[in-house]
Amino acid sequence: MPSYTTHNLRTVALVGQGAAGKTTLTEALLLKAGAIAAQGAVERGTTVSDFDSMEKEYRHSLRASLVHLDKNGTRIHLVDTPGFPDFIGQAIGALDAVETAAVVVNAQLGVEMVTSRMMQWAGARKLCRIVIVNKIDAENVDLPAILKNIQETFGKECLPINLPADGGKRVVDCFFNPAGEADFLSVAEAHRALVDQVVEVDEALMALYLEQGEIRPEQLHEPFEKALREGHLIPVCFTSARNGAGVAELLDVLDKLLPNPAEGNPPLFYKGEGDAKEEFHSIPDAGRHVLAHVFKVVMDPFVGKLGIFRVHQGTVTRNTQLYVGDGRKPFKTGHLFLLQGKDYTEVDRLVPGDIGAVAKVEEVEFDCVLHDSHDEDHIHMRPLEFPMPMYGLAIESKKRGDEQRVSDVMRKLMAEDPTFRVDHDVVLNETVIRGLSDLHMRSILERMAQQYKLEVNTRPPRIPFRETIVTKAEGHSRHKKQTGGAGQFGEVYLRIEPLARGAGFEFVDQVKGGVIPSQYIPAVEKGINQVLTTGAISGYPIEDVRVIVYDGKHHPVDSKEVAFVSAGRKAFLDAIGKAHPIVLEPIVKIEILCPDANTGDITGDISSKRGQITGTRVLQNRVAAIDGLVPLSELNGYQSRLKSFTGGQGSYSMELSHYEPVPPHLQQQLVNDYQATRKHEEE
Ligand SMILES: Nc1nc2c(ncn2[C@@H]2O[C@H](COP(=O)(O)OP(=O)(O)OP(=O)(O)O)[C@@H](O)[C@H]2O)c(=O)[nH]1
Ligand SMILES: [Mg+2]
Repeated sequence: MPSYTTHNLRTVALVGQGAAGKTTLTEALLLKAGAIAAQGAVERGTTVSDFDSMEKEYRHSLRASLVHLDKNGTRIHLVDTPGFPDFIGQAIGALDAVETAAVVVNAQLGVEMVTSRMMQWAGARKLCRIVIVNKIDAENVDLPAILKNIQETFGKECLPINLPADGGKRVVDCFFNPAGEADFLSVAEAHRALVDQVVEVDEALMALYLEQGEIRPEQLHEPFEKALREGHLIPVCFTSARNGAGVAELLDVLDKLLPNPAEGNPPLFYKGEGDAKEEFHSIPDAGRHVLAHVFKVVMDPFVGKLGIFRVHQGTVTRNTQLYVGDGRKPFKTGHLFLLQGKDYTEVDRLVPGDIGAVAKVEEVEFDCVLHDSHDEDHIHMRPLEFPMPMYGLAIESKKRGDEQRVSDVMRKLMAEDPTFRVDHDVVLNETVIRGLSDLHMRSILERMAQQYKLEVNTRPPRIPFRETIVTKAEGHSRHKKQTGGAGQFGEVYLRIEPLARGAGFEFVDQVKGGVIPSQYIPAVEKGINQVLTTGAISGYPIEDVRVIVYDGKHHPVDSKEVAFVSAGRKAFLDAIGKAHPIVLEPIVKIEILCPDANTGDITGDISSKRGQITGTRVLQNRVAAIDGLVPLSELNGYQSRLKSFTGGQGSYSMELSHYEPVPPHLQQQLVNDYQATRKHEEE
């Protein structure tokens, strides 16, 4: 095995819209570099990077996969990421592992929504970027228009570094070549545009260039890297992953022109917490302390928990003792792996820029830092911004007694996927799994069934309604029980008042003269609290009420805690009955992104669902953003509605805005449902 130094490593994530051809391109690159003997196909489920049985079934990538290939003594680590918005978490996570984001654009469709978002995310992380226009062989592609579309969307820094020739059967390099024949544009002009753009980042070179009128591309390596780092240049390449056009040239770009780990922008870490935290930059030097970052966790059925990490500093060997985050106890790496799709090969060492894995280390989790000295304690990678999982499903184990297994499996699935969350609602006694979409949740349930042989029942999660009151009212209850020996006695008078929305609950003790002895006041409050959590009319918690207990009676022998709990509860219920109780529902702030042609359908639908549109904006590239306020209860199944309006191009996110009274017919229905379940329980 040749040994690589950081200098001859490249790290690249292939990102962009689903079906742009990232996985097929990975395959074509592996073939061209001699890493595989024949090119597999997504359709046949034979690619190196879509190896998971569900990826084969869905025919698109669900997770980031890692491959590596060698070219002229350069080792290239590639991360093939999923492009469907439903699985985008894995693509975002991969940005922390690489110097360069290669944004793949489908030549048939141009810049799409995920393309734009990944371009922005990669820019925000200060990654070097290139654009790859793939599928140049396909029918009806208008490549000059696609290039224009890319430049209009992402800026004039997007310059072709090669151009299609011979009707798209091959491509011709424009950087090292000062002239040549292309299908459109002139190679000489493209060459000049690249050189002009690159020399702009170096004043001395600029002066030389102006003086000589020409400069050799070989002299441009340093400024080329600087231009990439500063986002002053975003090279555009053309490929057909299907027939191989442009693949060798792309491999050349990866090898000769993309930054090695010392040439990219160093990733941003923070040392310390809160206000005291300071920026920290790793140095890609193999001789320093180890600093590595886990950007992906896999629960492999055979190997166990696998932490996949990028080395940012120092050298990891089989004998390295590594600390996980701020943990005090180190683990010994033992076996170190390099990944090629589903295959793991053992290696002796990994240097800065390498991507590798350790197995069976329980403490390792997504986003943790591995290091070999306490000098690097309290270091964290700058946090990534993941979309907030808002699509919920309530789940219940199918078999009784499986509850613990369900929660164990959920924990494993959460470890692998930063956009998957499990919430347990204590009030509703409901476990809700949340993710980015219906498809995302279905894939999680399928993985539970396939990998863990565990099935659950699902239903839409209950909406967290609340109850409150509209007017002031008085309540009274006397609890008296005389059964043989000692009796029970307690009597309570109270008043209730509505509070401002969001104020919660207040308890006021205005009892005078010890008519309710002070040791029984907590009992009264306990009785009231029982009603607060279970609700009075619809079974949902009560909010925004003040309760003032001002009078009562006790008995020197028969007064007991239970008597005052019961009197407090019943007096409160008595008052609520007279205070015009109402049900409140959560209203969410929603932001919908969609092609602007669909705006009318979507706003019309929102209005018909008791929603209110608060604004619409047109973002770049004919993408519209619609803001609105909508009752959460109207958004059940919204993902599939939006999908049907936009042909899968739309996405939405939401967060809680406030609570509002539900309309009378809905309140009636909620009250009736509650009465029916209570009657059922009593029977
Ligand atoms: N004509 C043509 N088809 C291609 C090319 N590259 C990929 N395809 C086809 O496009 C489809 C999608 O390709 P993938 O490689 O799965 O695309 P992807 O970007 O990995 O998609 P996700 O994993 O869902 O993000 C498959 O049917 C490929 O065979 C190409 O260069 N030309
Ligand atoms: Mg793919």
